[in-house]
Amino acid sequence: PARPRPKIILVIGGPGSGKGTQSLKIAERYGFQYISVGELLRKKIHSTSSNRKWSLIAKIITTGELAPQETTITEIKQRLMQIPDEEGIVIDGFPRDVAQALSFEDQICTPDLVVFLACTNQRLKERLLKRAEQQGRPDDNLKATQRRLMNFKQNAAPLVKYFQEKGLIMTFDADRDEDEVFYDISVAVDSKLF
Ligand code: UP5
Ligand code: MG
Repeated sequence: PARPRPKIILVIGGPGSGKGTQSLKIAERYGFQYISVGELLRKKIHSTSSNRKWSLIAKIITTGELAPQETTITEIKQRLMQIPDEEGIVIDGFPRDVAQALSFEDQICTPDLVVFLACTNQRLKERLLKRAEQQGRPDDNLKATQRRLMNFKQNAAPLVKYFQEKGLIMTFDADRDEDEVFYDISVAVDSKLF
């Protein structure tokens, strides 16, 4: 581990499961720093226009596939360096698979808690569709959405199992209203981290 971290929460779940929504609530309630890994990558793409590596990554993300692991971890590390040691952190949308989980632990640290937002496929689709109408992220088109859902389906079970074996994960029924979901998360965070 690069440096000691008092509290770090990872929030995982399918596309549209509410990772961004719930992570922001956690950050607000506990005064944690919020890092959205998807946002980190999207911002980097916007700020580095004519760069071969990042235009390739832009293409990857637009089709709904995962960015290269080492690039992603490098971006996370750089962001973490800007945060004072004593501050808690909530990371939205990472890791996406077991390999990423392993290299996060290896290169950064072991998280204190992994929040898994479990949602039915039907709900995920509904929410993404609705958001696509309102905002229109480049990867909110039908094809990319299907890809994102498929990748999630493929990677989720082993990833959840990995964190389960380490006793780090808690699963929440994220089909419910966002305040109901957050209530349960806050009870879990209160008892696990404080
Ligand atoms: N909403 C939220 N909660 C609700 C609730 N309980 N009831 C009703 N509505 C609810 O929520 C989605 C929508 O649903 C919103 O409109 C919200 O208001 C509503 P949101 O909180 O945005 O869900 P979230 O899980 O954050 O969905 P998002 O689409 O952001 O998930 P993705 O996993 O697809 O997106 P992310 O930004 O994490 O990643 C995007 C891409 O980046 C990936 O596909 C990948 O290409 C790349 N990436 C990597 O390669 N590596 C990484 O480590 C991370 C990202
Ligand atoms: Mg999000």
